[in-house]
Formats: sequence, C-alpha cells, structure tokens
Amino acid sequence: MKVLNLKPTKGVSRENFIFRGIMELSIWDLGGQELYMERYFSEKKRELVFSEVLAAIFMVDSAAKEPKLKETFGKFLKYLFEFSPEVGKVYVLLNKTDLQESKEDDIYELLIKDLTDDLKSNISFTPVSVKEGSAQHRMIEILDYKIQQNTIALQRLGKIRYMLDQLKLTTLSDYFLFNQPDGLLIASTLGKFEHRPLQFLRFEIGSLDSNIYQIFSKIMELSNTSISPLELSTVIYESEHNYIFVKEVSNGSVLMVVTKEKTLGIFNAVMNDLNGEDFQNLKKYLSRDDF
Ligand SMILES: Nc1nc2c(ncn2[C@@H]2O[C@H](COP(=O)(O)OP(=O)(O)OP(=O)(O)O)[C@@H](O)[C@H]2O)c(=O)[nH]1
Ligand SMILES: [Mg+2]
Repeated sequence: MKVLNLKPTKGVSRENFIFRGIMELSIWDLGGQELYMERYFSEKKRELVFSEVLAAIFMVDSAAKEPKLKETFGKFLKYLFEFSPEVGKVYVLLNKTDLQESKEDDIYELLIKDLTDDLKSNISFTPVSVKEGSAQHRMIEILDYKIQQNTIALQRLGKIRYMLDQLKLTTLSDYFLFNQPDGLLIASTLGKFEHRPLQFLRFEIGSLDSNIYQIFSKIMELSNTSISPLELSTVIYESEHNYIFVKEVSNGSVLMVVTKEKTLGIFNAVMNDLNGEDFQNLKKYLSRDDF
C-alpha cells in the first residue's frame, strides 16, 4: 500500500485478503485515535474486537510522544489474552526507525517494564520502518509463520506444489507461481524461492495486451478471419540460454516458467504444458472460490 497520504483510520477498518494465494485473512485495523480506542476497548465492543484473533500486531509510532501508550498497550494485552487466549505470540512493531527522532529503545523499555516473565516471553518486539519496507517484511514473516500452523493452507500449498511438479516433469524447466495482489510467491518447483522482499512483482500482461490485442484484432479483421475472442495470456521472453514464459493462470495468480536450456523441443514442451490438461487443472484449482 502507498503509505504517503494515508488518512487516519476511523474506528475499525476491515479488509479481506488472501495471503500468498493460500490463506484467507480478515484484517482488522484498529484506529489509533483516542475516540476510537475508547469505543473498541469499551465493555460493549471489546469482546467482538478481541475474539478469534489469529495474529495480533501492535504498531507503535516510535517518533511520537503518546502519554497513554503504556496504558493502551496494557488494555490491548488484557483483552487480547482474555478473549483470544490461543493467539500465541503478540508482535510489537516499533515503527518509523528511519526518522532521526525515533526512540525505539526508550519505547521498548517503557512497554516491557513491569510485565510478568510469562508475558515477556509471549511478546516479540521488532524495530521497523514502513517507509523502508522492513515493517512489511516483518508482517510477511509473521504470516508465513501462521501458514505453517494452518492445516488448510498447508494442504492447499501441498496440492499446488504437486501440480507444479506435474507440469515440470517433461520440460526441464522450473515453475514459479506468484500471487498478484501481494506480489509474493505461492509455490515453486525450486521450493522456497527467495526473491527480493517487497519488490512486489507485477506482470503487466494487461497493458501489453491492450496494444497488441488491438493490432491483432485489426489484422484478423483485415484477413476476414473470424476468430474466437482471443485471450492474449502468455508473454515469452528470450535470454541467451533460456526462455521465460509468463502466463496468467487465474484472477490473481501468474505462472512463470524458466527453461534450463534453450531448444525448440523444450520450447514446444512448455507451450504444450501451458495449453494442456495439467495447466487447466491448476487453473481450475486456483479459481475455486471455496476459501
Ligand atoms: N517516516 C516515516 N513515516 C511513516 C512511516 N510509517 C508511516 N508513516 C507516516 O505516518 C503517518 C501516519 O500513518 P498511518 O499509517 O495513517 O498511522 P496509523 O498508526 O494507522 O494512524 P491511525 O490510523 O490514526 O491509527 C502517515 O503520514 C505515514 O506516511 C515510517 O516508517 N516512516
Ligand atoms: Mg491507520
């Protein structure tokens, strides 16, 4: 998300999101203004807000002086553990470390002071900066950890990995499936594949389409060929020793194929793959909406 020009959160803002294409999340962003905090900490609302929490993240502006910070943190912990005792670790992000005036060490001392040892061992503090991307990186780490504990997400992941391995069998190529909304890898035939964090990948197939599709339609029109509405869904790159294919699989996911060699045989094999049954199965699986 673009951070500049963000408006203060009013009350509780909710958003649904499928992380890495496999784990459905309902994100509750609790506004930090006093008026809103009073409301969601109130006797009437707190159970609703602090129940069924899967992951709790407390974000602090380390560059601001907030007299009620400690008190707020106390209430947050109290209601969280009261209504979501299964939540596990609480993650505290000390934000804005990019600023000179950031006092993350003081804030850490303030927040940890007087906590019981039990609580201390259940809270993980991390200095971060949204501006520099380390906050987003930390959030991804936290959610990846949650995937590891989520049976349904792990099952989905296993199934998708198996399907990618099937695709790979005949093509001497590696397959990478990306989730467009967050730009993160869903699965790959190389296992956990590290790409630069937060270098959010966007395959702009759409914009390429619009030009080429227009010209293509025109040519078809000129030659009087009636062709079914064509989906331009694959982009092919060529390097000295490889072909790289990029193809949209479903709403929100993109498959990238990198060949190990650059031969016509392999090119054809990948093209067959991308137009074959295994690909259709993957597409069907990813288009399911029974999340
Ligand atoms: N320098 C710097 N500015 C940041 C960083 N993170 C957020 N900001 C800025 O801080 C301001 C407040 O950001 P928000 O994300 O709206 O803060 P918030 O904590 O959600 O505030 P509420 O919605 O009122 O709870 C915005 O102007 C952001 O651009 C950071 O890491 N570094
Ligand atoms: Mg906000």
